[in-house]
Amino acid sequence: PPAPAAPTRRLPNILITGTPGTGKTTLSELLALATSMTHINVGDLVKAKSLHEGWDDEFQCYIVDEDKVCDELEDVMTEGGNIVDFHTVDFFPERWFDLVVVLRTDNGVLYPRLTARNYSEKKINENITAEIMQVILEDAHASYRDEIVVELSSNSIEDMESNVERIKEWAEEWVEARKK
Ligand code: DAT
Repeated sequence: PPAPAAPTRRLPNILITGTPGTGKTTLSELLALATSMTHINVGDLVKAKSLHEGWDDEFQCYIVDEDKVCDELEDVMTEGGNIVDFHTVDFFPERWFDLVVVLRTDNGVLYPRLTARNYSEKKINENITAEIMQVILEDAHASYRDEIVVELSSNSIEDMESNVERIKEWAEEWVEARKK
């Protein structure tokens, strides 16, 4: 098959994903401050623009309208320079992303982060199980080329700081490589 057309964007698009509580939003905010990139919190966008088909009482979350989310984001993604923060990865166009970061957190660390959110016991257990089963990591590998998927630990503040630095450097290298 022909190679996909090279993206025309001048800044990369980065997907930050992971089980709820692994630190996506915190990392994305810090990264946006450290770079000239824009943080897009997809969960907030779904709520603010009603890109959903209602509330799922069983799973305690919105039923995301994936087509609406993709339509909403297409123009800014073509533009580039976005840090997209979401826990589901399998419905975005593959061509949107230059780097996919999967945050990972040990159970003993993740559990208190989730209880602090007033999640139901059921929702906490589902998320802990998903983290143990590496569900999002596997989805990321199933949806994107292995070369662009990186798994980073997010247990401590030190991890958070080194993740910001690493991704920032990666983005700078991406921009330099484009100029050649
Ligand atoms: P997510 O967006 O993945 O649901 P978050 O950014 O809201 O996660 O973080 C959940 C909580 O955990 C929040 O209180 C910040 C804290 N946290 C996240 N990553 C951390 C890290 N690497 N070290 C210490 N605390 C962290």
